[in-house]
Amino acid sequence: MSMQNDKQFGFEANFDGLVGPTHHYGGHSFGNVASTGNAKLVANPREAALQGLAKMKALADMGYRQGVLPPQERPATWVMRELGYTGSDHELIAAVGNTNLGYLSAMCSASSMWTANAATVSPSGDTADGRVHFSVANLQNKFHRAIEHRQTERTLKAIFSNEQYFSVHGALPMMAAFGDEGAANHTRFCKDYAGQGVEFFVYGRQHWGGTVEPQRFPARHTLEASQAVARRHGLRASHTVYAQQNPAVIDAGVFHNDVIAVGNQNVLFCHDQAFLNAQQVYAELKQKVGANFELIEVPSSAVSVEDAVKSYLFNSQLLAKTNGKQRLLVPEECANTPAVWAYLQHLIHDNRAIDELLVFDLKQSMQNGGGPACLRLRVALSEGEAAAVNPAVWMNDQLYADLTSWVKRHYRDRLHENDLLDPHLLDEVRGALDELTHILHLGSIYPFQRHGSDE
Ligand code: SUG
Repeated sequence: MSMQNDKQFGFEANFDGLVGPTHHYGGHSFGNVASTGNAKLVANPREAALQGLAKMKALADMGYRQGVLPPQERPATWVMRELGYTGSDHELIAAVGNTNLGYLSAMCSASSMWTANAATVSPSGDTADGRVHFSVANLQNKFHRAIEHRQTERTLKAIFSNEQYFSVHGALPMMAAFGDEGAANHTRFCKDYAGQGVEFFVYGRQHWGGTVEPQRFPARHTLEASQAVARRHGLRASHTVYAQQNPAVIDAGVFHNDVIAVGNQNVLFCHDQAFLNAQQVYAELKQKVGANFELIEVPSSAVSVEDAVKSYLFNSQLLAKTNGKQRLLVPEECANTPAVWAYLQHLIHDNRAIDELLVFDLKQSMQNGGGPACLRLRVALSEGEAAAVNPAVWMNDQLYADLTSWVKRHYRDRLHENDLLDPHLLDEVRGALDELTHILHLGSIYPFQRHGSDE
């Protein structure tokens, strides 16, 4: 089949992050109210991983292409060494923990589970060279996340290794001017997933430009980062839209745009407070996406920004259906927030683009500010491209059984910050990840399999 013919059969695959064995509540993300509000709760890593796997399996069972991205190695002993600690790996953990438990916790964070922040992905229909491009996000705003990108790059290269179809770019410079949070601030509109789409980049601030900025919480992502990603990927200006997030919602806890907006195919589902100069943004989207662009804007009078942040209504997944409509996959917190639930009942009976709800329990991740959409990286592919993906990462009955059994054998069912001092945790994690690289056919991607190197 020629590349040209392949392009007629596009679909969207979701690559969810498998929650790692050190999942805990560290309180590391200033500006993410769930993260800071739930700091030091006791976590259940086993339940967290099983909740994520249940979502992946349910989507695969509905016929959606579903992939798995593996967790990262934590504790990050190589970072401890970079910071001047010495000794055996067990000695490093004790030394860092005795300096400050929060410091150790940051180097143990399982935050790579939120793969919407792994990279920005431009499908082949949008790029100048006709390949699928990935730009790994630098996540420079938070220390515990800034240590993810080298592993993310290795992992993506182990899964999307075929350079005929895929191009994986490393992270942008690690500085505020190029703050990049990946696909959490990126949406794509299209008719056919493998055809030309319109890419929508949302930033929190412009570094060189003096835009209005939030006062309370940080704007993690810059316009300059989005523009650099668009240049690297070879996107067409005629099919690219940039918008600034409303600084007031960042100050209300909307630390990524995917906490207040989600789009798919011809639909943008968002809150009326999501964007600065919203009418201008909608007009440009309509002009570039085309006449069938459908805006479902939720008014503040129906759902407050506070309820949107509490429920994660917009951190939902919009999933294409065969009847031309879309499903909205929301976290259970939506059902527990009366105004949001009432709005959703009205929405699905209103003859708009969304006609079905799916509700999932993702509480373990939610308590750290990670909803359904945070847990997945969207990769639109043609059949030919999908065939070039490492086949061992596609979710199916067998992989679900293997990963469920793997989690049950290796994960603890309670983990508190204090438990991170336990030297056995490191050995447990490495044993688990070693087995995982075999299950997912990844090769030696982890530092402990590479003589401690993260290069
Ligand atoms: O970067 N939370 C993540 C949540 C990421 C959500 N992703 C998207 N919106 N796409 C963050 O703030 C909390 C970790 C802790 O506090 O233990 C954390 O990193």
